[in-house]
Amino acid sequence: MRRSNFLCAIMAATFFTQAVTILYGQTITPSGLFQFNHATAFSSLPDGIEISDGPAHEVITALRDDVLRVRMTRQGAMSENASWAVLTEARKSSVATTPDINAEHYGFRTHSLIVEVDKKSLCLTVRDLEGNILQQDVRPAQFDGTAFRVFKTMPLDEHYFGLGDKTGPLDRREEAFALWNTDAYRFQESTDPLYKSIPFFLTYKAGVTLGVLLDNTWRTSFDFGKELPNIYSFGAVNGPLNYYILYGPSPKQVVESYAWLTGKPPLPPRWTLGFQQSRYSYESQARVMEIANHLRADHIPADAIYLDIGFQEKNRPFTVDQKRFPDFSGMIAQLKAKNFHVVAITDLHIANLPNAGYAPYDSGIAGDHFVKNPDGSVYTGVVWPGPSVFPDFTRQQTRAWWGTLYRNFQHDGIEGFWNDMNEPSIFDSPTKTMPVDVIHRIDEPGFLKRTATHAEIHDVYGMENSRATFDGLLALAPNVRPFVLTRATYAGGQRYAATWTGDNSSTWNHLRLTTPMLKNLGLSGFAFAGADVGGYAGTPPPDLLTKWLEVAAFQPIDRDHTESGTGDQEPWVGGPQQEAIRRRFIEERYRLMPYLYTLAEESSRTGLPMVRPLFLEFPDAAPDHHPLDIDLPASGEFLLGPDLLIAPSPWPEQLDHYLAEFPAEDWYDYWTGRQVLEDGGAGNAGQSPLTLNLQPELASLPVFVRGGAILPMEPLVQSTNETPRGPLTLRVYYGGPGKQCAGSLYTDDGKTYAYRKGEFLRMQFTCKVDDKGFHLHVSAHEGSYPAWWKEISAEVYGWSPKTKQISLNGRSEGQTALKSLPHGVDVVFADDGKGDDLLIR
Ligand code: NBV
Repeated sequence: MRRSNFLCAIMAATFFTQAVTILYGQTITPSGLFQFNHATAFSSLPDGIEISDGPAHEVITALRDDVLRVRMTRQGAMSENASWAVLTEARKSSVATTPDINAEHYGFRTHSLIVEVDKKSLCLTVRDLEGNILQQDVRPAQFDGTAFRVFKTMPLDEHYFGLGDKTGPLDRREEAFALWNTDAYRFQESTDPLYKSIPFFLTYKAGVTLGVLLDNTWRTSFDFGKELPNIYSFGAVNGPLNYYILYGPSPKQVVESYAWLTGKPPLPPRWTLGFQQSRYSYESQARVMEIANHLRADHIPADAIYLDIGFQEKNRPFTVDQKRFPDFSGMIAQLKAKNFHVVAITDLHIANLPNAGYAPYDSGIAGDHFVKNPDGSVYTGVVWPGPSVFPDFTRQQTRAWWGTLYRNFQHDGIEGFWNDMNEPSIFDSPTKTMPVDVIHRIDEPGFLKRTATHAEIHDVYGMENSRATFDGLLALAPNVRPFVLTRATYAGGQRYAATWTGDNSSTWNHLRLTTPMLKNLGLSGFAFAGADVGGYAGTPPPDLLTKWLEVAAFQPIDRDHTESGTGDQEPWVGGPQQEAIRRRFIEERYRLMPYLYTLAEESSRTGLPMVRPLFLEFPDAAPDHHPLDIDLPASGEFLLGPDLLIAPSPWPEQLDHYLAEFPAEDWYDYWTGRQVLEDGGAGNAGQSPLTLNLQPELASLPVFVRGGAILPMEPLVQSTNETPRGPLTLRVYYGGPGKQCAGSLYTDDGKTYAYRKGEFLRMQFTCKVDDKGFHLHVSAHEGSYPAWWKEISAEVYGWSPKTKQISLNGRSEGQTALKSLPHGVDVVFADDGKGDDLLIR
């Protein structure tokens, strides 16, 4: 039998000595402290256990064999079983558990986990089926008035990831964070809190991963050993003690389970993966057209142009300044004709303009859609339009009304919408947001109809704003996939909107910060995310803008954006030499579009992010199984999907050479097709991890492809609206005998939901080498969406033909079809959609 949790018993005893009264087994200190540590009743449930400590209760249940839910209440019934984050189907799931109770613990087992609550201390331990501890309370949960805190042991070799795009190192160890959505203009590396609240983190110990979601919308906080050594803790100032534990053991399984719990991002319109040009603000119709024309004249591929607040009349949402944009819908039509998609900002602060014919205000007041003061009057705060009122997004009717405000813009042809300032940011409030006693109404299927203070709603307000936008656009055009970009959000917000990291700065350090921020956002459910390319605050020096555009070409959202009053930041700024480099990288992004879109579709199906930390794909890359990303030489790196490794310097401003660290695989140079080991660069071939000495250069970015990958690519286009002309390219990187060699492709019309009715095209590719030669198998096309290509060009790297004889589907094609490439061979063959077997001898 395992020993009980002694440390926890001691911690509980320490707490006892501080207490002054013992009442019905409940320990109360003068400050109103209470610790859940003395069982007065216990029962097994079909899917878990329930324990009482006087009037306090704990319920631990299994939603799935690998997903637990822990709820605790200090007094009385559990709080309402409703959630803004967790999907109803997931919350209502349960599996049968087997009671596991002995002299030392109450508990149960699932097919994956053992759950024990120590009888002496009521500390919780979660183990795998071999008995290894996965997570353990270091002391019982503590309550202080309305607040609570949960304390867990923090093993020396455990690492912590997630919590959205919080700054600082990728690993949250020895850091502490508050979650309270905040307009953090010019945030820096130590700024906290930031715009979003995603109370989800992963614990990662020697490759074994758990996820924890604290589903509580009040101000929450997380401390990973900063305050108390060897202890991590999380809690909230109020609201339910309600958390979920997701068991991997692999990090990918945890990320996928989190998507099961809180939802997946929708499949985005393809154009949102193109290059996007923005600034605060393109001030006139003429300037917008000038930017669009310049992009096309300079052959810089691009798909989107943003209209920031300057297009509106007096900063009033849902208006257009007719003087500066005299033919607004005509402009959008002209842009459309040039294959541009327009994204317009629609802030949530509605100008407080009675009797002025301002429809958003008039209809909002008529429908009683605005947030109220405690005395029942409509709450007003000053933002861009001056005094403003705020939609009560926690009401379904209000969200539906908000959605109708998009009718004219959608009719004008605007295809994407940008929800900014939705923390909410308020200029004339000392807290820069709504007072916490402002009243919201919850009127929502699945929730009790009630009012709630802003203190409870604050962190979900931005998410519900983006939800209203997303659902509203769908209601207006049910067959068009909406694109919403939100600044503030909460766990689960990935269901409605993509996000960006807010007001960063045009500095090298901010370029560096982008990578850990996007990695952690991806682990927190947000597959579609970006940072303002070139930086928002300030004017980037030309080399910084160039390097940033290089790196961002491999990130999900590639949007160049800057603040008002800064220098121009478009790709041509800084002269033709810089522009030529930037163009090359944006072009490369467009060539990779089939891979990018395939990844986006994977994200929408599985919740796996597009930008990935190395440990997500290679949890065992280091001999001790620590996550490679936390090593300095790998800290600037990221993966785009499973196959591309981007390796900028960990200190992007430095001119010195740097060491890059990789999982021991057969890597290929993306740009040349050369095997990395052949490059003579790997100083420690065969060892794990590999290291490479790299020399930074402004005009290049090290990108590597995993051996065994098959990358689908397309001929260059200037916008995703254009149909590529020429063959589909499959770059096949042979990974050696016994190594899986595979890839896939997904495509569809890029904008509608026709794919749900089978109008998509999916293909799988595999390769192998046997005594006959090199085989590439291209599957038959699945789905009814037609291919834009007639031919496939297979570029094979890492394998050399002997006779150069080719056969296709068993027919010999001679040698003519084979071309030599500097580091591989290329064979072009017809693809009629029925599947192909290529053999090169
Ligand atoms: O709408 C203006 C800006 C926008 O460009 C930026 O991306 C947002 O993060 N917005 C903030 C308001 C600025 C407030 C100072």
